[in-house]
Amino acid sequence: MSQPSPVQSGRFISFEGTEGVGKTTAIEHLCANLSAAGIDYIRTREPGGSDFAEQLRALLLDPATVIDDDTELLLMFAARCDHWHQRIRPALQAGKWVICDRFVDSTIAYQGFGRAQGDSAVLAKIEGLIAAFIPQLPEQTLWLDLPVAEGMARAGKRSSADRFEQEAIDFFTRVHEGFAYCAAKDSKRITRIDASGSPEAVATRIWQTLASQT
Ligand code: T5A
Repeated sequence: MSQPSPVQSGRFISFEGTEGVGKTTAIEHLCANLSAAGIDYIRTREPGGSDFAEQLRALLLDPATVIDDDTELLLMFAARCDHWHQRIRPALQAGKWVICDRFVDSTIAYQGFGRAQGDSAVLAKIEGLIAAFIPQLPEQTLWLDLPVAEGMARAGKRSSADRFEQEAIDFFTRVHEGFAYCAAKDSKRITRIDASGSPEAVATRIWQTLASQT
């Protein structure tokens, strides 16, 4: 089997959270800090991050796409698998930091809790896919936590909604529950970051968290 083994050199950091919590904004601040500190990094995202995965992202986020839940789950993993091989692994091997907007916890939260309402059989399927196809979890995952309605209000200022953003608030309440489930299950890897307050205040909390772990 050609599954690659874990890579140890660069730092692999993912950001997670419900819609509009401020991941993109926080990542911009972190990347500015990394550049100022002379740290070599790549910034990437899921679904997407590689050429093929970005094509899948366009399909997955298109409001016109109609697919069943299993197909959605498998496409998320197909995108992730390509992303791992094409971008994440080579960057880590080159000693770079990988700053990734969403990773496996989003699948547990969105497909496992948002879609499947925490169904243990679906969660087991997702765990199986992670074990089979993802050789390395992030060293550190920052869960930006904000009340669901506040995140949606932040995101709602945009003009158009993607296929996920069109879901009702109950869906995102379950997604939030999913992130809490992940954080409780893997408290060593996942740190909850209070995402309230100004972008600068959130950025400072994140920088201090990462600095305390080096
Ligand atoms: N998905 C993804 C799955 O279902 N399964 C999976 O396995 C994966 C990987 C991806 C979608 O795919 C789903 C989840 C998603 O629905 P995305 O682009 O990553 O889409 O997801 P979003 O969460 O929708 O990204 P957003 O851009 O909406 O949210 P962000 O990045 O968290 O928020 P950001 O930084 O763009 O900020 C939103 C707004 O708030 C303002 C910003 O200026 C912006 O206007 N803001 C603040 N305002 C006040 N105070 C702060 N501290 C602020 N920080 C940002």
